[in-house]
Amino acid sequence: MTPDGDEQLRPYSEAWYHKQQRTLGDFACRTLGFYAIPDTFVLSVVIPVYNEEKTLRQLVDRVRSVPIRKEIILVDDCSRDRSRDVLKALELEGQSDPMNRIRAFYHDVNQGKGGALKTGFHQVTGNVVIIQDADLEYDPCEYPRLLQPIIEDKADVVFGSRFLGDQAHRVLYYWHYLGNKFLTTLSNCFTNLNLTDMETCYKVFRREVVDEIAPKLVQKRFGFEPEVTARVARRRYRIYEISVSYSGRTYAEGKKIGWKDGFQALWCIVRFGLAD
Ligand SMILES: Nc1nc2c(ncn2[C@@H]2O[C@H](COP(=O)(O)OP(=O)(O)OP(=O)(O)O)[C@@H](O)[C@H]2O)c(=O)[nH]1
Ligand SMILES: [Mg+2]
Repeated sequence: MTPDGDEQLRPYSEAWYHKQQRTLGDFACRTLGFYAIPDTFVLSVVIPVYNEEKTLRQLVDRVRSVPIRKEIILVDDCSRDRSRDVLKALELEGQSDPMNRIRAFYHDVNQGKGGALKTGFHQVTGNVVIIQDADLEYDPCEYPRLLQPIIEDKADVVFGSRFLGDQAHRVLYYWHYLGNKFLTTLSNCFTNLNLTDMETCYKVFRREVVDEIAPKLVQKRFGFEPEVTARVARRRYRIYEISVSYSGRTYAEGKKIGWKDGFQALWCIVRFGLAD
């Protein structure tokens, strides 16, 4: 209960939304991005983890604080730091939290982000699946905005773009930005989509899309991003983009992606652009 005696309702729950609708009206609710997420809805959050002991707990705390029922699937990609210990502790905590069920999976050999995601995708049981990196570059408080086009049945897939809108973006490496733009443009030439950020971590899928695509994924490392983009484009799913914020990190802060990953992405754009 709040101090004035009102019942505390979970944001985005059906009861909460109806209360907002009664107070503010439809127009204000739509303008503010208030809508109802069905009470039976479950979001599967797949988190690939490789040497992220510094940020993992804080990231999972941010995910847990999003007021949506979730299953959080953590995949440790054979980390060499103490990420595994953090995962084990989180898994235990998840057993007593029905809003945030936590399951962890462990690779014996390092595979790469794509490999970790494939392992996670085979475990999802929720209605919608979102990819969440284990660093703090992307903010889970953006989940409700990212989910809205899928819940309102306008989209099957949503990409969170770092190059759209007025969300806060850390100003960082210009040549990375240019590389990203180039890869997105080339990918668009093959897919005939007008995406602004193909390499974004925030990719959201209806569960059926993951069920269809996951068994076919072959790229184990960062080639995952162009591969999955080409595969959803080829199947003519309805795709939306939503602006997201981005707190990029520097190499000193743990950034790992390098120029070799850029060349790998280039090859994957051509390979998966030409054939499924
Ligand atoms: N680099 C890397 N990341 C992996 C691997 N396996 C899983 N991951 C996870 O994949 C996610 C994305 O990796 P990042 O290194 O953050 O990649 P990025 O965000 O594209 O690039 P930077 O953060 O700028 O390095 C993180 O959650 C990693 O922990 C791997 O083998 N290498
Ligand atoms: Mg990152």
